[in-house]
Amino acid sequence: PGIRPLIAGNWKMHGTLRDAAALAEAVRAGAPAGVDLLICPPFVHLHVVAAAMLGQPVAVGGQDCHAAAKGAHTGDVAAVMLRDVGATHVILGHSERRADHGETDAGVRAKAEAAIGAGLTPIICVGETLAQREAGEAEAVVAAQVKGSLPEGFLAAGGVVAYEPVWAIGTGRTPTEADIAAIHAVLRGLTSPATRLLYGGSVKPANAKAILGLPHVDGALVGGASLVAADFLAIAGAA
Ligand code: G2H
Repeated sequence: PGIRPLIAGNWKMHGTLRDAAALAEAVRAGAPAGVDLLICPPFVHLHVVAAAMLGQPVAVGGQDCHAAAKGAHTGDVAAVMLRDVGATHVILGHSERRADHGETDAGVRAKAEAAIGAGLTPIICVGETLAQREAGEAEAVVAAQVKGSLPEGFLAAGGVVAYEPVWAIGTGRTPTEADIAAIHAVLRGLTSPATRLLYGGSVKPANAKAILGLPHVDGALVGGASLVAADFLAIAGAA
């Protein structure tokens, strides 16, 4: 028996509170056995969704957190706050945050330390741009991100790494199976045999089985397709 798969839904900035509650309930109702499911709603929907999923086989996580436990940080949310409202996981260093908010490896590492300190499981995202891929630098870029972003204690805390090639996010394009397997082999070498390694970037029901069957792919981080319960559950069913 290998690592139990984790299928995580990154809802990004979508939907109303009512949408979030309905989507969470549909995921809960259809959750297949043998797979861990996680949903990551926008902050403002997190408390309600987490309360509804209490005691249910669907975990709830944040999409980011601040590195400090509290303070004068207008608009930010602390890891301890996520934990307090029922989150168990937090996505960190997503490429959209690295691009839109200038997040660096060092900043992601500080956030991950805070997350672990708060009792959350961090999911650290790494991935190369198209230019880096075409320059043959994908493996080196991803390795450098892992070395820079994962804090001490990350592996012992059960931290998760998600490989999301920037050019595959929301574009419908995915790397070849060989390319995914090559990056995941690098990730395995930099982590531990027990670390869950997720692939993310245009995962759909149609490509889930092939991607999730690759060596060292222990699950998926799903964006667009996680907003449709039937699609998210189909991906989970393929794990
Ligand atoms: C990558 C992924 C989820 P999508 O960002 O994190 O999004 O599945 O829409 O490509």
